Amino acid sequence: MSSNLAAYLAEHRRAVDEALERYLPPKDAPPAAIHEAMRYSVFAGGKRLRPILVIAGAEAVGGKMERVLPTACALELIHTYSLIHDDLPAMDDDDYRRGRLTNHKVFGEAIAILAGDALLTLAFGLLAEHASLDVVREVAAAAGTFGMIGGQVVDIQSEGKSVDAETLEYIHRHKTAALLCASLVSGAMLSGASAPALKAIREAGTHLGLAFQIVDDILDVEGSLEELGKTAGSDRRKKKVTYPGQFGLEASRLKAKSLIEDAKAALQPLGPPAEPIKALAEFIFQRRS
Ligand code: GRG
Repeated sequence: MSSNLAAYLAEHRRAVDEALERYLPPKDAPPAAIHEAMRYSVFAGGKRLRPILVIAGAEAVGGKMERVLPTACALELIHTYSLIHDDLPAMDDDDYRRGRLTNHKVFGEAIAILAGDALLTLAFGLLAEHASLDVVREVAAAAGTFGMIGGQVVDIQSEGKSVDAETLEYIHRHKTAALLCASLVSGAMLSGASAPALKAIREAGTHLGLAFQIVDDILDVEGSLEELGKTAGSDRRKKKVTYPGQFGLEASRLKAKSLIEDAKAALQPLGPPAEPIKALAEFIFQRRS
């Protein structure tokens, strides 16, 4: 990672973490159990990729971080809710996430379900207060049954089956790419992006989101618990349909790289302000966690 990108990530992560600290109810506010559980998973680490994409989407069209910070936090809260629920025994039944025991392992299943629900609710409260109607609509679509939840449903239904390439792309596009793309698009929308700029950003966001999931699947094969903060090899154990499972590791790397190049090409018309998104695209390809 270049030192420029490392500094960019560190600076933006700090701003996002400070804002999240303000927006989450204090740990001891009654009923304390739920607020502690929400904070446990939000502040467990995590790359803060979605909120940073919101900010990068804004900056790519001349917007300012301060204006989009609540929306950036909302995207991170929705992402964290999805991780908590995905780890539950009824779904992936995972013990580790972000380098810690999963939420239900610490707080029990009932509180973990409610913590996820509460993070989602808090996110839409933040959007209602600080974003615009078109952003609320964008994020709701990306998180809902025609987005992330839809992708999760087909992912679960496909476990142990052999699916065609179209179904695999459906899962990736909806389960993962939709929220990553909505992050970039929301930042740009809130910053008054023109229709052509928004179209370019949406295209880049989809490519980048698809690449992210392929890399995630590669890391599940190649990574370790220490690197990933979660148990590696879980896709294979759970008979998940994955790009490496279907096409092999080398083809997966090539596909991810070509999606990253497509994302960068889509951003060309936006010029230098879109450079941070291109650097983030490279980061998505090269990441080890
Ligand atoms: C439960 C509604 C519902 C949806 C679950 C997002 C998701 C759908 C499941 C999470 C499991 C998973 C491995 C999804 C694929 C990619 C993904 C979202 C990985 C985790 O994102 P990172 O790497 O995580 O950005 P950090 O911890 O860095 O924020």
